[in-house]
Amino acid sequence: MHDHGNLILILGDQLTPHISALAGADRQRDTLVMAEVHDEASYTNHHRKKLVLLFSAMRHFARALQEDGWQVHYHAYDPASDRRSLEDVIRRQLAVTGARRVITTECGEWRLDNEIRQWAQRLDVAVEIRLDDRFLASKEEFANWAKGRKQLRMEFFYREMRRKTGFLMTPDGTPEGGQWNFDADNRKKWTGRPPTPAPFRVEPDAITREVIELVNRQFAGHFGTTDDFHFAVTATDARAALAHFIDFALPCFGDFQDAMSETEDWLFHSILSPSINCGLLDPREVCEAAVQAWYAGRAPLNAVEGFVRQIIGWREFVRGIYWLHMPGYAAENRLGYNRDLPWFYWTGDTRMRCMHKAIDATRRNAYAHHIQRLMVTGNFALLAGIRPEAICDWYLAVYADAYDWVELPNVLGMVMHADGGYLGSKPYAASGKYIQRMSDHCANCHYKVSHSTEEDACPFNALYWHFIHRHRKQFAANPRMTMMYRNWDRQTPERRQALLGRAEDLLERLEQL
Ligand code: FAD
Ligand code: DLZ
Repeated sequence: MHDHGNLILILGDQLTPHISALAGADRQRDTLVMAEVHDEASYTNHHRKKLVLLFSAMRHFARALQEDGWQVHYHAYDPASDRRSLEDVIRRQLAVTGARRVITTECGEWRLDNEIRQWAQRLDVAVEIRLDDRFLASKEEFANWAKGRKQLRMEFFYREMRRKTGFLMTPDGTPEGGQWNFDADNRKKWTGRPPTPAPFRVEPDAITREVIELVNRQFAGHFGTTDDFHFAVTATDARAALAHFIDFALPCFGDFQDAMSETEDWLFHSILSPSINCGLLDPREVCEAAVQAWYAGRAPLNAVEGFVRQIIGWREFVRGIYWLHMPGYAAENRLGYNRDLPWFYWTGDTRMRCMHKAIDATRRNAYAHHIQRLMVTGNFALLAGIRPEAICDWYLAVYADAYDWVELPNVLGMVMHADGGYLGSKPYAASGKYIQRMSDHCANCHYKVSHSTEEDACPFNALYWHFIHRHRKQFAANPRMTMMYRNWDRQTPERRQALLGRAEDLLERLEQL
């Protein structure tokens, strides 16, 4: 029988030359398939910068593969095309090439993974799905680690990953610096010094400019702006962005990891997640560079350990949780929330300064740093009892680094506590005091953070106590919440009534805040 070669599908977040789907492939016989399609571009209201990033990075990657001698079938976005899904594109290419086998690397999202697993039957073809070895822990390895444990705690999984990689480990198997975790050193407020580095920028080339034009034309209704697009779209640029971070931001990354600022969007964060998640940067390479900076005396241990923990700890842990619990995970709502997402999440049009600043940065940059996501927009959604599905969809749409496998556990689990608490032993609920401690927003806010029940009081304050009160059954026995319940019970009945009344009033008119 004539050998037609295989189709090798490379998804938009698999832009990695050593992706497992390519192992053993034949440049002469096999056809690589990459496709910009309606269904992937439209399953959520993707930020326009996320669309530009993916389409441009896909086009650059395809060109590099072609220059390297591969045969690539690239399906560029065409609104008039009858191929609206990846399945449509694969079906057509099977007919064109006569291939009998599709090879791909496992997909990051349950939704698409589930579709691809049906292709063998639907398209009557052999479908080979390979492990995604860009992650340190396979799904199976994580499931084995989780098996039989009463509680899954990131910290213990992280230590396993430290041992596995050897990152920041001494030759005798102990953690460098004598501690696994230096988080306690990483909670400084930033008051303007030291100055923050300018973010790394790549000026759009001809391919990116063409994609920007396409996205503005075809996705005009999508969230955000393409203005000032400067993300890396090639592995070379992403490596330069990594070097920029290591040289200029990493030294202060730890100290100011939890800080927020009126004037600085990026502070000392790496802004590498968009590149890591679509495959332009390998997470191991990123950690290696940070660890080397510590050995060379160019960054302190609290910064480097904190940074490495985010990648080999949190990033791997959330992925493990996702695959352990999908598809049921997405429907979890253990706190029983059903309020709609206020419209200001899409406009930034609110008098709460911290919310306005976080949403406005999100709209401009397709980026907000971790504490803005967790303690501002996330915290508010938790306190206000927003329907998990609605807030999850918002986070999936608005960030350039958002994919279901990483967004869902962070939002549904870490922020909304809707899964009962895999990602934190207590909910990350906080009053305005926390935001005041970590930022300079409150001084510029319409609301007064020192007030709780008055008309001009910071909404986070009364909503926080409402949260504590309404979840007594779930959380009062949690040792990490005891103090909060003691503080609540210590207030006079009149004060408690006033706080709850104010919160009820706020919940009635969320849209007007
Ligand atoms: P840095 O602060 O420089 O951190 C370094 C790296 O650590 C990041 O690039 C990222 O790869 C990794 N990392 C840090 N925290 C986490 C985490 N909790 N989970 C997974 N990886 C982590 N991250 C995403 O990549 N995609 C998402 O869709 C996403 N949604 C989030 C939603 C919420 C509500 C919260 C609280 C966090 C979310 N995160 C998400 C995690 C984190 O906020 C981002 O990874 C980080 O802000 C990206 O910016 P950075 O590259 O400058 O990160
Ligand atoms: C997020 C995204 C977008 C916007 N567009 C495409 C696309 O056109 N083609 C493609 O192959 N992938 C795209 N992606 C990524 C996928 O939707 C999906 O999120 C990941 O492949 C999950 O691992």
